[in-house]
Amino acid sequence: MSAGPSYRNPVVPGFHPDPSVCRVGEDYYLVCSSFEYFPGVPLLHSRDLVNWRQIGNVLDRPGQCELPPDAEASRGIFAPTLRHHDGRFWLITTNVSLGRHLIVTAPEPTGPWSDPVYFDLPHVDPSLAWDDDGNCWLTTSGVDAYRIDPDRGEVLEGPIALWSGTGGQYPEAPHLYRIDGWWYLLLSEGGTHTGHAVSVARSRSPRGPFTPAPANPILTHRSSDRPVQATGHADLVQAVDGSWWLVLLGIRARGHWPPYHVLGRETFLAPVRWVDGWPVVDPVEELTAAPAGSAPADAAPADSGTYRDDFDATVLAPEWISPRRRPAGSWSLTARPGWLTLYAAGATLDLAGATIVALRQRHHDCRTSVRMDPDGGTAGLTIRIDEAHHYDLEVRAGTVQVIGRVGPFRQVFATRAVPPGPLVLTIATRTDDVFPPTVTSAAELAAETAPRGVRAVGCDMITFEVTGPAGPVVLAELDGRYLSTEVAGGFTGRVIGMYVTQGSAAFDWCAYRPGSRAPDPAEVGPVGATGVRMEHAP
Ligand code: 6LW
Repeated sequence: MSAGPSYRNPVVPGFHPDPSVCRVGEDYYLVCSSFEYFPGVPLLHSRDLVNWRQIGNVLDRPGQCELPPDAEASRGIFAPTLRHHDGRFWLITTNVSLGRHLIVTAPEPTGPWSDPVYFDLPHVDPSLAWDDDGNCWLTTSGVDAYRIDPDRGEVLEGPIALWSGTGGQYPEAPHLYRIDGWWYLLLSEGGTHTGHAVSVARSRSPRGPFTPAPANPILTHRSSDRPVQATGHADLVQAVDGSWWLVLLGIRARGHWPPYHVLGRETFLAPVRWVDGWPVVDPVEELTAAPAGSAPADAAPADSGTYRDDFDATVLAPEWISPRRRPAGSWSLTARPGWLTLYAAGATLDLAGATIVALRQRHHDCRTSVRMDPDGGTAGLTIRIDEAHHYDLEVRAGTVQVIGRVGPFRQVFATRAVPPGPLVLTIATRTDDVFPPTVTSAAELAAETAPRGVRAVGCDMITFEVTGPAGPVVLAELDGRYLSTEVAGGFTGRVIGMYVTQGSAAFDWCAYRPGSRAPDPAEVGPVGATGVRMEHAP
């Protein structure tokens, strides 16, 4: 395979784990797990496998995405599989909070998606495949297979133990594929962190016996210093031009030892070639050479990553997610046309139940600004992993505060009076000046002369700004490590969201963009800039 043009990985940045992909004609569709967030299972579309746009969420009704009000963070909706069969789209996943697998179907990816058909079977990571006789096979982590009636929710045969990989922990994310007269069983093992690996076996029958590939794992970055780590949880797809590709998850950690990752697990794309009847995958790079003439080689440049919502529509765009639920009474796009009005449903961000409408953080360096009318409520902009790990820029009773909650600790870092009326709130993350270029050896580390304070070893710094009539003011800058998976644990990533914990507040617009450069005046409106002051308090 000769090298063609390159494309950038991850193809879907930010909290987009456990990808599953299917092709219908010239269109590709991709889904990811969503855990405690509603709506569940983001659905993305692409024509080239590189540029993806979110077109919806599969589980977009509470009856499909039953998340208990107190569902633990990183429970809820685990890894999905998306397939197209017999004129229908099929999505299977596990609601871990209910302990049930569920299947929903739709004539079109944009829906309507059916009510769930449930399967009460053990394990997670369910997948679907159909054999030539029309039998439907459900596989789960373990790896077990069941012959099922997917419409009636009935198990017809099984469990049948298939193959559990090469001995790594957690054999999971199994997918069965019918290719050239073989049944290939692709699975992941080693756990969804730096030990993660992808292995494959094949059989003439979906019931087995399976013969492992001679060179398993076919993909792993374990024990390597590659910038992309934790590569695994893969799904295979054949492109329109006949080339083969894996979508998989990986992480991009930053900072000195140990590195921290803050964007959760992201979706990467890797070319696959077939050698002696087995799939072969090269290590996954952030800049990946595409096979000449293959679909991604023809991809248009990736979008700039900016996102802006002026809240002029009457429905929320699919990118907006809320922890656990978004009850009808907690938001409105019509109460004040052109604004998103949020109403308090819970009194604190430290507990489940607060009104939050959030976007995934997709870039290590980014700025998110909102224009907010606090309208007497307690409201603001938060950057969070879960209820115990969040930093908030909060307006209440004529003041703006920067509040940090990490584990059992809660602290106010800055307080400043603000005039009544709309304000622009900004949370920015930046990786420059936080750590020196990656140090790869102890000798290089010893040669460093700069003093190594808290900031010198972190992954990013998070800046909190308010822009009122007097111009922009930086209120505080906090170490981003405390909002990382390494500290918070779990399977998600950071999100940045508007919230209200008392009364109501209205949001005129929200703008997200990569890069931590200060905004153009046009972006924040006429403010009579007086320069930026740093205020660290207490
Ligand atoms: C998922 C498992 C995994 O069920 O992480 O990366 C678990 N793989 O397959 C949670 O996403």
